[in-house]
Amino acid sequence: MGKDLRSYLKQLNEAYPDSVKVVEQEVNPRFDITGHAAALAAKGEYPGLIFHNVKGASLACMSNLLTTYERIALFLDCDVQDIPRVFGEKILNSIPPTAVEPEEAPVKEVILTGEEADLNRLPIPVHNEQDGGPYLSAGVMVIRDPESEKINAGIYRHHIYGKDEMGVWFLGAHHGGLIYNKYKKAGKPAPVAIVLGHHPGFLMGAVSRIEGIGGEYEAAGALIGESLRLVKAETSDLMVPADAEIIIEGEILPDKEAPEGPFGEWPGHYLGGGSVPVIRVTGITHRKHAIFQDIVASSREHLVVGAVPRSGSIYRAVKSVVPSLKTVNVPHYARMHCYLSLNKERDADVKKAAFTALNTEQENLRHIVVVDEDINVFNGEEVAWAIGTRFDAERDLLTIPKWNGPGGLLPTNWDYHQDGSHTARMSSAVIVDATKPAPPVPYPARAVVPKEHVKQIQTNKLRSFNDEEKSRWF
Ligand SMILES: Cc1cc2nc3c(=O)[nH]c(=O)nc-3n(C[C@H](O)[C@H](O)[C@H](O)COP(=O)(O)O)c2cc1C
Ligand SMILES: [Mn+2]
Repeated sequence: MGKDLRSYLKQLNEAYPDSVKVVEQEVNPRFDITGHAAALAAKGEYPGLIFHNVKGASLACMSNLLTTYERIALFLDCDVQDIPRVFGEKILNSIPPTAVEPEEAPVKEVILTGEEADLNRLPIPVHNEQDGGPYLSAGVMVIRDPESEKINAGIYRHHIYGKDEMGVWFLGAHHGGLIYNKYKKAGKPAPVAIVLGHHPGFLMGAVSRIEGIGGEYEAAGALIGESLRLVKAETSDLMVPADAEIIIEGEILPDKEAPEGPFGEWPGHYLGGGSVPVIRVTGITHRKHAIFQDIVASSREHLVVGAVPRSGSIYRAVKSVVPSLKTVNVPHYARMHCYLSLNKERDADVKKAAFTALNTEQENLRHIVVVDEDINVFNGEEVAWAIGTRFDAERDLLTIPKWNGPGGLLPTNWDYHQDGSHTARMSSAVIVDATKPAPPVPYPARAVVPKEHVKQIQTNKLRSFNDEEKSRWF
């Protein structure tokens, strides 16, 4: 058997035993699953959550799993600060998938077709207050390009319309939508499969920015660290991951659309929607005791899963232009920001790095902050400190008018009017240079306790007040 969601949960549980919590009591898929995540987030806690008992469903639901960079660093086997480099390198060294027989495919343990292929069996959550209905938020949809015959994969949101129908929402230039349009033009249904629950490397591979159509299965193999095992789908010729928890098979109809949304998107607002193509479900296969995977939409999990692959692409692009780049963070609390740290050799490095980042991640980035290598870009407080002490707006701020848009998922790319209507607009980008001057110009040194000294302090020797101290001082 290959690496999968279960092998990752085992690895996670061994490394960080408190990182997954089990919810035994019955929960309503409408807001209770995301409600648990929100209640814990309000306390600054982000455990993965397994819900055994979701009202009306027969399978367990896993949510909130990929909420911290430490959990990504764990399977990439690196430090958090090194994630972008390791991610970028792995994607370049892809591993082709391997085909296996159905008998060797755990995802074929239960096969449901016809009337039995009923989406109501799945614990599909309604995430946010104004969402139009239940949504698959962690489904990786695979589709074959009819021209090149390559299989492409990506996460696209799926509004659930009924027991065997759902929508699919494609953003502009994403391959998934471009491929669907080819089938639509030919008047043919597009066979698809939606993969739910696999090793996080699979999810991250599917959302990686890969040049050209296809390549996601290969990227997933590289991130998981072994060839992805594939098996033929039941109701089409698509090859699907054998070690997934659940696979929904279906076809996107060439001639049917339905209204979609609202849906709370990653910028934290209800955005997107309109009329979208409809998928008709033709089969569901799953493992015994399958775990349905959800991503808490418009929250930290949605952002972490989206931000890590983008950091990887930005690292690769910027490093080729500015070799002194140390690392990159597209922060999980605002994916329109990007923090770059570098060991500046020339003052020009800053703008060269910033423009490369803006061009690599064109649709989403609006605010680039460049800092020196002594700043940990994975710590927002340090970035804020660098802006406070090394940045002067008049000298170090560059505004680029009309960089983003018009329209899209950023609320700033729209003008909202009193009558409730809105019109698309362009929004600007900024580059904040929070670096010290390039050498040989001196700058005050940062005050720190000597590192060697800090290292040898034995913090495990600390204790609480003892009784003698309490009677002396309280
Ligand atoms: C949680 C999550 C949800 C996403 N939802 C959508 C979506 O609804 N529509 C879309 O087009 N892209 C969505 N994306 C982005 C795509 O999955 C991603 O850009 C992918 O690389 C696109 O692949 P493609 O160009 O091969 O189609 C989502 C990404 C994440 C991480
Ligand atoms: Mn693609």
